[in-house]
Amino acid sequence: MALLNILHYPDNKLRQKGEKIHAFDDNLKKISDDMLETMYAAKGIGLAAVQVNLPIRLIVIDISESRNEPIILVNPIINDRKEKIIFEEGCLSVPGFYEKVERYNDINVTYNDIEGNTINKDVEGLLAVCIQHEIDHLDGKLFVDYISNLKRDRIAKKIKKTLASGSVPARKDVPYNI
Ligand code: QAP
Ligand code: CO
Repeated sequence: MALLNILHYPDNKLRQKGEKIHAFDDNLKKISDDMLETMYAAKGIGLAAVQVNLPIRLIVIDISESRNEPIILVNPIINDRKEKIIFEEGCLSVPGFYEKVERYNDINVTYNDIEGNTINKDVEGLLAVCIQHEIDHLDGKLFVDYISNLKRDRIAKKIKKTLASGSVPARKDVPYNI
């Protein structure tokens, strides 16, 4: 088990697109375990592989209060979206900032589980919003891309300043076979 380094906006590596995953092996299990550990340590509800500099289509989520209901989504695809909503979102890659974003409250999603089984589900509410936010990461997109340029640039400046002050400890990158 290892904690991974989370990239922070405006790091260009967050613009990488995740590649489709074909190998459902022990390496993939290790990556998803480390991503879950990293997400729990950072008190997040969702983390995409691109956020830890792994350009593959892998997401981990846990929206439970008890923090013991992990969901791993490999190669997720949204087939259907219904009922627009406005949701105030944050992101582990944009620490300390929260903005309203338009999303869908009801989606139908297809993904592979960690064993490679194909799952299709109707999902709603927070989990549906979280899946939309995380799939955006796999396409190099961030929630700040939906807000005004002025707000986005202010956020980038403030995060750069905070990181330059050394208040967030840097972690070593962990190598994987991807
Ligand atoms: C994405 O976000 C999300 O600023 C997951 O200081 C957010 O886990 C989906 C976090 C909202 C749906 C709704 C953010 C932790 C965690 C911070 C997160 C922070 C500490 C964000
Ligand atoms: Co995020």
